[in-house]
Amino acid sequence: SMKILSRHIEAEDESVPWFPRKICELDRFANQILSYGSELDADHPGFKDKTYRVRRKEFADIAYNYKYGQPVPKVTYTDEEVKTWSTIFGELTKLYPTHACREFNHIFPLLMDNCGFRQDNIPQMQDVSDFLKDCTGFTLRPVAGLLSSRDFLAGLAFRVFHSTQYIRHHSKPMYTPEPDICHEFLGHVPLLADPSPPGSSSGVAGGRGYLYHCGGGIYFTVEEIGLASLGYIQRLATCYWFTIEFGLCRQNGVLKAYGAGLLSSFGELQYSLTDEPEKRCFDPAKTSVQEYPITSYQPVYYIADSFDDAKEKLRAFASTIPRKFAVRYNPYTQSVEVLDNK
Ligand code: TIH
Ligand code: FE2
Repeated sequence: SMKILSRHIEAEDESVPWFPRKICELDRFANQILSYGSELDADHPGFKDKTYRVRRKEFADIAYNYKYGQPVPKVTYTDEEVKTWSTIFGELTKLYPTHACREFNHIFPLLMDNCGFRQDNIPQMQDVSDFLKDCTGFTLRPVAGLLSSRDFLAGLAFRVFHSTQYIRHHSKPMYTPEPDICHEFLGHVPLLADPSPPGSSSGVAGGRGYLYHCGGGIYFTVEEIGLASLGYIQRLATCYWFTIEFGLCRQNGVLKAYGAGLLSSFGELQYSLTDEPEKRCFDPAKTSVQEYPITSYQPVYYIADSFDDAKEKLRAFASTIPRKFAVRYNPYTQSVEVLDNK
């Protein structure tokens, strides 16, 4: 049987790298971002736009200084930023009825009613975070730049979703290789807000039994990936990419998108459902080692039979990952407990 170890497994086993045990320890990630959000590469559409670079620095500073428990600072978006949001919101909401999965379309109106999702308004992160907290316990925290997969996925273990607050450059609304507020809010937030209806499957996770979730939806998988990631990163990050970011599913025999990277790009959302890209069945053993481009439309997508099917397959795959110990999220203390495997 499993028993909870007292604390600091590192002291007993130096080969286990540090990971956050308490939700406030996510503050440490701010100091280890891979690139600061205002340092744009020369091929970035905003590289030559001084105003845009200054703006990106403001957003990066908000995130860099943010500490757990504080409200996320409110931002007054410029007219140009709101215009970019409007274009994207307008194009995407035309496509959602035919291109998005049913769970997404079910939740989207609630975001319009409850947290300021409108064509003429960029919602405030704190309002969205409060709404998510009520729905599923997820919260948002601002992030200054790119986190490592390990850190990003570890945040999910605490039901914390690291979110950008800036918007993409106005010259390229239909696709951006970086996450931005359109990607986070239009792509991720709807499914993060989805508590599956009572009576649906997956209230209690199978396998190791450390997961309990009052809802369903893909975020169940999100959380599970978060926990498992504390041991075995790369393959899980690839599964994350091909499901939560770029997943397709079949509903009533018709292909629909559920991946956030598709649901936030009106270019790729249309392309993904055409015959041009290759489509394969989601199979974590194979999907987890598939290479992929990060600055262009995907050449290959993976299709899940349903969310439940994707979750089951991921769970089964995660259980094959070798690890020195198991972990469990304790929602009462918002901490990750380490379980002895013996
Ligand atoms: N390509 C997406 C968009 O244009 O909205 C953004 C991202 C998806 C995955 C990573 S960044
Ligand atoms: Fe994303």
